[in-house]
Amino acid sequence: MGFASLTHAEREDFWNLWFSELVKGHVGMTYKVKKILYSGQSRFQRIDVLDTHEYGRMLVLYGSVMFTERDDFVYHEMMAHVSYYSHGGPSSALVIGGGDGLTARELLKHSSIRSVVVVDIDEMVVERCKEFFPESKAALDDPRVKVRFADGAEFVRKTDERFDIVLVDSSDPVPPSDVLFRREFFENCKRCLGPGGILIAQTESPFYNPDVIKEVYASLREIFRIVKPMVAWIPTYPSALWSFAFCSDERHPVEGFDRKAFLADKIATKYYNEEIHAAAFALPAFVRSLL
Ligand code: SPD
Repeated sequence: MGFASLTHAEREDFWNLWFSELVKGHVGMTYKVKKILYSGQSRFQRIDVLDTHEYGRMLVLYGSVMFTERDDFVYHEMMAHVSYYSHGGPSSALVIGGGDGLTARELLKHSSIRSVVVVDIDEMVVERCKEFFPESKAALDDPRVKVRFADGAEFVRKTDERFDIVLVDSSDPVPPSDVLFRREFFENCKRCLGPGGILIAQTESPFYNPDVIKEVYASLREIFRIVKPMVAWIPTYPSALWSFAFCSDERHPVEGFDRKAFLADKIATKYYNEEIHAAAFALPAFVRSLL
């Protein structure tokens, strides 16, 4: 029996196309790919959009998975809702990075949020996300969202705008995002916060990036009075254990959690809930000792 007589599904078994994200050059996270939807190079990085068997469509920048349709909810819900329900009534948010619009998508679930400014350096990332991910398009086209194409570090250094929430939705600490892990950047983020403001920054895998984490938290602790690491489970990020830094001068994420508001709002979430809000700040012993 020849290849020509096989059904489409049978042919797919021969279509042996796999993508591997290499972690530290020694470990790989491997996905079987149905179709390469886009591959290209922007001024800043290589961009791939892949359709995979297990995780649906995924955005890959410089060979690293940024998000997949199947598990993006964990990361983006944690950024948006932990900050929202710790603040007590935010109306404005700044997202640094996040050109995929998915952190904005979560913020827009709250009617009190009147404005979301998304600052991404790479216009091509925004264009490809709008082209291949309907939820990105819906969020980025929302009238409450303004997208600015700029270097996030420059933006927070120069802007006079103030925000209730600043979310650092960066890629990994490699160019062009390496500047988003530096002390000067976090100092400028603090300058952009209004009274009672909250910053949440993604801070990589405690398992694979302990050195980055140590350095980032040392800087943050010199800048903010309250710095609380939180963790979440993200299957497609290396080690699946991902960390975020909650920072504020006034708000404590657990003591200040507005549980009543969360229960009353009934926003649709798939990971975040009133128990996860507090549980995210419970750290495995090896993470606690890092920090
Ligand atoms: N190793 C992947 C880390 C990516 C963190 N940010 C992703 C941005 C998705 N909005």
